Amino acid sequence: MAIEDIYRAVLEFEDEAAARLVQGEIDGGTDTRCILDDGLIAAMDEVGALFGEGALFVPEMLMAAQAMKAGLEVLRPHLAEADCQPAGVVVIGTVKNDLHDIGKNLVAMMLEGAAFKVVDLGVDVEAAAFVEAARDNQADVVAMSALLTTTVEGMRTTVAALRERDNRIRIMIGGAPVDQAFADDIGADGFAGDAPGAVALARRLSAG
Ligand code: B1M
Repeated sequence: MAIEDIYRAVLEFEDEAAARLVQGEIDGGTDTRCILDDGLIAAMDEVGALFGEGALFVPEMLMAAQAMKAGLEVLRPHLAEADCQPAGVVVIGTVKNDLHDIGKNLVAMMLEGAAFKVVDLGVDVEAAAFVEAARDNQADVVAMSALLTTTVEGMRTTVAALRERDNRIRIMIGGAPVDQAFADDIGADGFAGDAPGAVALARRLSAG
């Protein structure tokens, strides 16, 4: 049994195997950071790369993210014990009046797979709720999703509310009706077109 098997289980969408193999490595005394970095994160990075090449599609990316999550659930308490610091804290949600969450959930799972602590506020999230959660969780990044042309203005309101409280908070947006020009227009720090892009952007933004 090796960390490579965990990597393979995620890429083969094997939830139960991922969880079992992670437990096996923990029981065998493998460093938890190794399991995370070389098993789960490496696999999700590969998923992102395959998606970018068009070798993998959204349903497969979702299945891989589920398998990664199954492994992460087993690993999480041990990460806390080992005092492993997350890559950063991301507060994520779908903006007010918008109930679409499939893309947002995928982004959240990919971020977790990249070792971010993710605080998921769900859907139909008011600007004030983003502000409160960012403050309470000392977020590095606030990430907003929207799928309706009628709800994207909620992002502008939220950016303004967040900036009013803390001008240094990093804000990213995504979802089919938005793009980099809209991000620039509302004063967000960046836009990502897909879940792997969201991970890359969150890494960049939380690095400073
Ligand atoms: Co709705 N819907 N829907 N819908 N729906 C769309 C978005 C629509 C394009 C369909 C259409 O008309 N062709 C249209 C929007 C038109 C527009 O505004 N221009 C639409 C509409 C009109 C509506 C209703 C108004 C319909 C009605 O009731 N009359 C209604 C609104 C409800 C509301 O929100 N208040 C509605 C309802 C629904 C359902 C509830 C039935 C369901 C949502 C279920 C759910 O999410 N739990 C639904 C669905 C499923 C869709 C479609 C079919 C699929 C959306 C989806 O999940 N895609 C959609 C049409 C379509 O896209 N083909 C449609 C898969 C997902 C993985 O992609 O979310 O784009 P996506 O996420 C991508 C990227 O955008 C990016 O990464 C993801 C993957 O890599 N991304 C981010 C997303 N968020 C990100 C955040 C980031 C970074 C990247 O950083 C923060």
